[in-house]
Amino acid sequence: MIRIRPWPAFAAVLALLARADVWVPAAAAASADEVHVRTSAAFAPCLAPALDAFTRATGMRVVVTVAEPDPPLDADVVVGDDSEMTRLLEGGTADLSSAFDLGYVPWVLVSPAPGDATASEAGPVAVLGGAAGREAREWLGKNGHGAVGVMRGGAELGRARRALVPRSLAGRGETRATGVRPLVAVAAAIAGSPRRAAAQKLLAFLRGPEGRRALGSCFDAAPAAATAPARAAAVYAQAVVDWWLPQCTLAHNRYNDPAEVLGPPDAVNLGGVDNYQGFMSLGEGGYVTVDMGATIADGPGPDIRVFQTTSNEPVTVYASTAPGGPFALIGLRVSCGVRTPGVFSNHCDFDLHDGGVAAARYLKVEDGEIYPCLAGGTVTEGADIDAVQALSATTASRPAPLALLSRP
Ligand SMILES: [Ca+2]
Ligand SMILES: [Ca+2]
Repeated sequence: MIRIRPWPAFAAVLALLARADVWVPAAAAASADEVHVRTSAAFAPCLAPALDAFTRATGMRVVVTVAEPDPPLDADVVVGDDSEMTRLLEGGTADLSSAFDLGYVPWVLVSPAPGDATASEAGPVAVLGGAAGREAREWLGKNGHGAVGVMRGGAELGRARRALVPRSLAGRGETRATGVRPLVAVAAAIAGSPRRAAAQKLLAFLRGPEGRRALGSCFDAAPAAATAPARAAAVYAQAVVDWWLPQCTLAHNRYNDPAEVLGPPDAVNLGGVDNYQGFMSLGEGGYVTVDMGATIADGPGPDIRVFQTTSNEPVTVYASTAPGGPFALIGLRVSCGVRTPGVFSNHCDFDLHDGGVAAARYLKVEDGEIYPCLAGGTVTEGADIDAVQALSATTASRPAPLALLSRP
């Protein structure tokens, strides 16, 4: 953990970030004229010039801790990837109404430049640890990159000769693009923060033109909106044929009604902590099986869209032509956090082709977060399912006999 107090000039910040973990003791007692920011390593280099600009514009000091945002400890503002923010936002520690996206940081693969005589000594592929690096580590495993070294510090990753890193942490060498989901930098105020006004001032600055200018090109804009194909009438889940939630989830979660996953996405936050409407929280490994009311054919690209409300909580989908199965696995623990402007819920897409399925009418949507219920402490445990949409062409079909629903 690097702690910088107060926030020095940008060049000095970069010098600190480039060193191994450093503790810089407090130079002054906490004051109303300062704001504490806790940011993931991947976003620290991007934030540095903007926080410096904030200090110059307002005279307020910014105390920065570079570490995973959860737990926030003494932070007033946290900045983390979707996957690191889930529990802070679900549990109300961070104020959902203050949260916004700063931008996206793609992952790049760094390797020694061609002709580098020392390339053979480059060592294993360094990769980010923690929740933000989970998908990157899985990608390395699937793509046969051999030995991997997991690191948490931005400086260590920047020094690695071979690395899979957020672009903001790439060191020297050749970089190339990867298929890993870009990190989404989400900023939010901590709900019980003693310096609430300062936190709001900083967030307003980062959202405004001066802040955006200072953030520069470190963050990419949102990818072109992934809109659903234009269809005469969008097809959404029409009926629930089965569902299951563990007893612990039934006892602790507030959003247990499977009917909330039917119809178009309609989830909203009604203000305040844990005050939602319009989704079903699946808890620890729970599921809901829906009848789409028509048969979805495997078309080119994705065929199914699941709307999931909080952050990028992972979702698993199985498909069948009959309500009682057999179900084929279509996608396992898929990160479900793609934004759509104007829609409160995020989404993720699934391709029937990935499960070797030509057509399906019944979809089993299962929690992929699998967070231990007893340790959860929120009332929205698990993936929060708002709606299920058919993206590919559908054909009317008679429902399969309900008798198939009976279980052994
Ligand atoms: Ca398809
Ligand atoms: Ca809904």
